[in-house]
Amino acid sequence: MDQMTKKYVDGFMADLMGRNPGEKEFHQAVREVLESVAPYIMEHPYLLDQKILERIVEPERIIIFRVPWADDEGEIHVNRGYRVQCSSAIGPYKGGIRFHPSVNLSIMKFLAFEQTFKNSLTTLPMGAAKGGSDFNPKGKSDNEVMRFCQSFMTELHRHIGADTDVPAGDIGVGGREIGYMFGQYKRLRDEFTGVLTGKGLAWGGSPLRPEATGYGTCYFASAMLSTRGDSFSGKTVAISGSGNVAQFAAQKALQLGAKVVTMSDSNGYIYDPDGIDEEKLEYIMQLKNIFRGRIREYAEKYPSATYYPEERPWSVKCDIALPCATQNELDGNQARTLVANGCICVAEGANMPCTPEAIEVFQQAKLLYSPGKASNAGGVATSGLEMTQNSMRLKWTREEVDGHLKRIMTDIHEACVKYGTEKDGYVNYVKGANIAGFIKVAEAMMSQGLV
Ligand code: NDP
Ligand code: 2IT
Repeated sequence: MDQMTKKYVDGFMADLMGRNPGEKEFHQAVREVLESVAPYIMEHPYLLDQKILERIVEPERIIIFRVPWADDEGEIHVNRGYRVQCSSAIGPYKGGIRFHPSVNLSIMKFLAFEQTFKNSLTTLPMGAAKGGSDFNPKGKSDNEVMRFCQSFMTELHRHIGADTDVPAGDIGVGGREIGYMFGQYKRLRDEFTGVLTGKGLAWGGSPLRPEATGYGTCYFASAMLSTRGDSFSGKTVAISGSGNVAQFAAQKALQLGAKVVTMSDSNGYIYDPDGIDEEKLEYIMQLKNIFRGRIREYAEKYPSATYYPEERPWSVKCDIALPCATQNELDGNQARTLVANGCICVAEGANMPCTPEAIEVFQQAKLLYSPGKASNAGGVATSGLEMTQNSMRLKWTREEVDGHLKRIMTDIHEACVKYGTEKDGYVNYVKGANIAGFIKVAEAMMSQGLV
C-alpha cells in the first residue's frame, strides 16, 4: 500500500471509530474491507469524490425496539430487538436474524456490513440487512420461544416486506423460529408472501435452504482445492460448531470423501479420531435440533471420542478447517498451530470467525483461505432462490436448486480469483471477494444518484 492510500485508510478509520465508538466488531469488519478496496478507490477517484465508502459504512436505517414477553410462569422479560438495513443499492434488504445473548449494535452492524458484499457476490439482486435480539433461546420452552417471536414480529413487521426487506435465520434462529415469525407476520398483515426465507417446504420454503450454507462452504472449498489439483477426498476435516452450518458442512464433506473428526458448541469440542460418519452425524442432528442437547453427550454415546471442555478444535491435526460457529473463534496462535500441523485449506462457514491476526498467518503461509462473505454465501444465495420461487409461485426440485447453488459458488470463486490473484499467483480471496463485492454495489450507487 503506498503512502497516499495508507493515509486515506488511517484517516477513514479514525473518523469511523470516532463516529461509532466502542463498536469493535464493526471496526474490524470495515477495516478488512477498507484495506482491500482502498487501492481500487484511489485508482478510481470518482468513487472518492462521491464518498461511496463513507455512504456504505453508514447504514441506510437502524431500527431498535423493545421486545416484551412473558415466560411460562407469567414473569415478564424485556429484550432488545434490532434491524440494521445497510444497503438497498442492488435489491431489497436481505439478511438473517440472530437470537443470542451477545447480540448488540456492533455485532448487528458488522453482520449487515458484511452482508452487503456477500449478497453482491451471489450474483443475485439482494441488498443487505441484519437483525436480531439479545434473547437467549437456550432452555426456553417452545411456547416461550413462540411468544418471543410473536412479540419480536409485532414490531418488526412494519419495517419489512417481500419487496422491502426479507429476513432469514442465523444463530439461534432456525425453522422453528422462522415459522413462528411468519405466522405472526401473516396474521398482522393478512398477507401470504415471501417475507421471510428458510420457510418450511410445505409453505413456501425452498428445497436445500437448510443445507445450503454448509454445502456451499464445501463447494467453495472444493473450488479452492482444485486450483492446486486437490480435493476433499481422503482429507481430515476439523469443524467447529454443531448448528445448522456445521451439520451440513460435515454432511457434504463426508459425501465428498473426507473424514470429519471434530465438532463443537459454546461449551467445548469433541474429537473422534475414527471419524464422525453418517450415522454419528445423524445422532448429532437429532441431539442438537430435536433434543437441543450439548455436544458433550456425543462422547458419552461414542467411546471412540474425547470431549474437551472450554476448548476449540484448532489444535487437532487436520488438512482442512471449517470454522462454522461464530465471530473471532480462531485466533493467531490457533492459526499458527493449524499451519504447523499441515493444514492446507481454511474455508469460513461462519461470519468473521478468524481474527485479523489469524488471517495474516494463513496468508503468509500461502494457505488456501476464504472469508465467510465468499464461502458462506450459499445460504443467502439459496434464500435468493427461495424468493425467486415465491415470486413465480413455483417450487423447483432439490436437484435444480443444487445446480444453481453449485454454479453460484463457482462464480463467486471465479470472481475472487479475478480480483484477488497476486503477482506471484497466490489467490488472496479476501481482496478478491471485497473488491468484486464492492464494485457492483458502488456502480449501482453511482447510477442511482445521491440517495
Ligand atoms: P446455529 O445457532 O444453528 O449454530 C451455532 C453454533 O455455533 C452452535 O453450535 C453454537 O453452540 C455455536 N456457537 C454460537 N455462539 C458461540 C460462541 N460465542 N462461542 C462458541 N460457539 C458458539 O447457527 P448457524 O449454524 O446458523 O450459524 C453459525 C455461523 O454461520 C454464524 O456465524 C452465522 O452468522 C453464520 N452463517 C449462517 C448462515 C445460515 O444460513 N444459517 C448463513 C451464513 C453464515 P451453542 O449451541 O453452545 O450455542
Ligand atoms: O449470514 C448470512 O448470510 C445468513 N445468516 C443468511 C441470510 C439469508 O438471508 O439467508
